[in-house]
Amino acid sequence: MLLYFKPGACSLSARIVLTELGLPFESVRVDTAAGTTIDGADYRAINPKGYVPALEIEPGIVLTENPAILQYLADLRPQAGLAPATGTLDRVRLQEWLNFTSSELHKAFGPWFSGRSFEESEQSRAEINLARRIDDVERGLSDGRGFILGETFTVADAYLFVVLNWTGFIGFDLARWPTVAAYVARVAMRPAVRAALIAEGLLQEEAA
Ligand SMILES: N[C@@H](CCC(=O)N[C@@H](CS)C(=O)NCC(=O)O)C(=O)O
Repeated sequence: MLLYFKPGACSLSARIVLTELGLPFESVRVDTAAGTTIDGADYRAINPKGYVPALEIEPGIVLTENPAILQYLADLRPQAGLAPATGTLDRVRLQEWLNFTSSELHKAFGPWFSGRSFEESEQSRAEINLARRIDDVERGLSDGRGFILGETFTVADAYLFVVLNWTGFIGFDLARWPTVAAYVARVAMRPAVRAALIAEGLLQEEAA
């Protein structure tokens, strides 16, 4: 399998899951602004949408959309328990969190990653919106569960972790959400997560 990625972007969650599952894969860095891969290939010929992640599962067969990719990977090794079985209520709960992470939390970071500067009023609106979405995660974890679906790490945690970790990139302090902050720190300690962060140059080897 071939993962098309940008360091630290949402594609990092697919790398975490591939690593958790011990699946063999290679990865190709993408410059989404230029629309090319690191070796100069036309990325739009691979994923016409232009964004990462994309996962080539066999020559010429490319999956896009993070929630779909993550569930595809989890289902390759169901015994690893990274997604509840299809057709169960727990699987729908997983999809609920994946969709929330994609369409609400992830998108709440859009104003910071748009590449243009912020008006002060726009920034405060964006901060209020992001805070509201982090409140939702805090509420989801408020019964003391270790991970977002309960006591087991799932692909929803991989995606949620990657997105919450962006608060560090934009200087948005998680201190107001102690449960979320502890959750991010806990997920960051997982060997597969550390390995994925190192692979994308986001963590030094000696800190692992
Ligand atoms: N709906 C897509 C969204 C993917 C997305 O927003 N990718 C970002 C990185 S996290 C991206 O590649 N943006 C284009 C860019 O950064 O230039 C998915 O869930 O996979």
